[in-house]
Amino acid sequence: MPVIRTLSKVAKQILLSTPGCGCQPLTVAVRNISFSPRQVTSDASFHSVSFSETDHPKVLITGGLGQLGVGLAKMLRKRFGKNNVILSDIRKPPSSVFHSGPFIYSDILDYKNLREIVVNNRITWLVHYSALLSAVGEANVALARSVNITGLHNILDIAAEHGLRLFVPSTIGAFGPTSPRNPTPDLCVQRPRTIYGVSKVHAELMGEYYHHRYGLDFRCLRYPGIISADSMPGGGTTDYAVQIFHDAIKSSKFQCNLRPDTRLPMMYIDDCLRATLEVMEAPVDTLTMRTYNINAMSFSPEELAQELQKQMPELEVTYDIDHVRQAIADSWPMNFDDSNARRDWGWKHDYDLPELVQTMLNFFDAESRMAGAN
Ligand code: AKB
Repeated sequence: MPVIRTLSKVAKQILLSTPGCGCQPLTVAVRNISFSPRQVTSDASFHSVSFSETDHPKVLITGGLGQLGVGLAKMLRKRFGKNNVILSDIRKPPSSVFHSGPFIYSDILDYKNLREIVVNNRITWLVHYSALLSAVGEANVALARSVNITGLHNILDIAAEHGLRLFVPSTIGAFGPTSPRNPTPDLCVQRPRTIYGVSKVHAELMGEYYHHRYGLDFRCLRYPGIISADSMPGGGTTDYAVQIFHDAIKSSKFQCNLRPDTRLPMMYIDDCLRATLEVMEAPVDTLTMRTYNINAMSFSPEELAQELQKQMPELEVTYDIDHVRQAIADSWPMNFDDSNARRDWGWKHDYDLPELVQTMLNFFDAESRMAGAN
């Protein structure tokens, strides 16, 4: 086995070159040795790109045209420079995105394509946002399995092979009906009943396995439902909490596909993106875990509608339950316990329900004023 041969050669060299080594070969951490989990030739040289080589990380974001990618790219470009953050997707970007910074075609199911991008651009951080969400995953299990599971395998191998720091989001969807729901701690039973949830548990476990086995710098946050004004989620169970704002502004009417009392953890997009940057920048020795819950607020459709009606009393909300989504929501956490993230790397959310509603309405107000002015 060429990989094993190379591994033992490197391990021997480490032992020989460690001054004062107590010579306990069995305690040599495999994680200190960066090598590819894929089959490679015995003369391949393994290396990891360390952050000290460059002033800033060079970041690749997959699935960049989903709900979060453009916002994350904007925030990371402010911090690391426009050309150090590459947004990627298999779809054609709108011209505003195309002209705002580097954009590239990448297909996470094409290992060679991914590898070429990582090598040619000297990528050091990878943020993996490509995934099918919960409701759309149930409508197309084969595609969800392929994108969310096979795609992740490519990402993990590329990241391990090139010494990348890898961020993969998990979510409240990684829990199921047998998990404690109020609150849901980081470590508990995880038996989700959706392909989306299964793929998220798989990603958490595989990432942690690669961390322990290959030294991959894997970092994962379990996101609540994310609410954003200028980007839409697609095919999720928590989508109603974004749609209600659009429909309220457009017609003062909203038909909700979840029961009025369905309580789920939620977060405003700015908190979510900031948490992502913070965990990526957290010093290794502050991370006692590799997968953390993050929390901001929890509310039901009824409570969100009431908060909106304080400012838009004319808003009418009716309910027409989608049974697939309702069953999913009923199996998910109602409240997230994120005390480990708060303790380890200082996580703190800024937006609770009133601030969230105000910020969303301000965004649409400003947008309609701009439209009126044009
Ligand atoms: C979905 O509803 O599928 C996502 C999620 C909570 O993971 N927004």
